[in-house]
Amino acid sequence: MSTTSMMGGGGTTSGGMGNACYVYPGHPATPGIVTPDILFQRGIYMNGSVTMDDGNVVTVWGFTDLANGGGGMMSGQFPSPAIRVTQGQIVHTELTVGNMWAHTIHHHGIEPSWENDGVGHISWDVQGGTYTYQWRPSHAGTYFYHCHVNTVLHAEMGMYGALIVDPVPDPNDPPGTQRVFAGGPTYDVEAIWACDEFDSSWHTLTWAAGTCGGDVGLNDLNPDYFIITGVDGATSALTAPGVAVQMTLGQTLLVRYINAGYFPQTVNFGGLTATVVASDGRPLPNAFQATSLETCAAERYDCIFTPTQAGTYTVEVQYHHWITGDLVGTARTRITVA
Ligand SMILES: [Cu+2]
Repeated sequence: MSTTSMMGGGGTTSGGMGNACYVYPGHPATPGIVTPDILFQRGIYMNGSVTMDDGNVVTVWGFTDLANGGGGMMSGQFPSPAIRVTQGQIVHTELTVGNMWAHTIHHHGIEPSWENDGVGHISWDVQGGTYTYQWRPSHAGTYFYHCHVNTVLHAEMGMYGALIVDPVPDPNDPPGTQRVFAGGPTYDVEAIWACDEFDSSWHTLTWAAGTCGGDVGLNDLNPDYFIITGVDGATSALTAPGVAVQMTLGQTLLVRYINAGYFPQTVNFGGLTATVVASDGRPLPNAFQATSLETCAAERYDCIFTPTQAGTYTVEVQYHHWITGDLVGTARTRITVA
């Protein structure tokens, strides 16, 4: 992708560099801003890439961690670096965006004031400056954050990351004890599976594509890659560190599953049985056991595994077309119990 094409808006009546038909580029001071308990500083990158198992290189966009050297436009982590906080903390997420594009951060499932929700057309886009999102999570659980500008495209391009809210540590627990939520199950090993599908033909579009009345085909997703937490699920995700799980018999595994795509997914746990304890950042009133899960876009499930036999369990995520229900692809990873 040339620099020139990245600078142009999409659609047939593009305003060109720095402009799109829908942008509200004000980013005023955060109303009622107070000193936070924890601060995250995010920039953006617009020319990252993922090399797929077939050798194809697909462009991705995302958020960088400005506090840890992530200032570049050319590359960054995919998915974006996780935001991890403790229930009840006052959190600031500072988003800094240059003049040429507009982005937001929507902390999906958190319930901030409207000014801090990062939803395009309802609050402002961040362009040519910094906005500080101020929020306070009330419920421990698994969430994610994503850009909400030209959302269908920007989320597809990879502008998301995990958002984990831990419960306040229980003073009666031994130090280091990890719980899914207050009074909830403990776990020893944690995995985050953000399952997504890519239509690589979308990944050549410009940031404002389709926002100026042009039809760039964002109603027609034909995915050709199936991904688990940023890794091609064809073969790489079977062994990728941070995706594939290594644990020992007797340990308890928490899988924080996120449907980060658009299509319904079926997750088959490869012979293991999950105890599903929470969904969408809330404890389930009745935890249930499942050997597979069926999910829709943006759903999260917290799944506890306590394997009773050593072995290698191959987890398969099936992606189904949202209208026809046809199986369009699969991604695989493994849980290895030693
Ligand atoms: Cu964006």
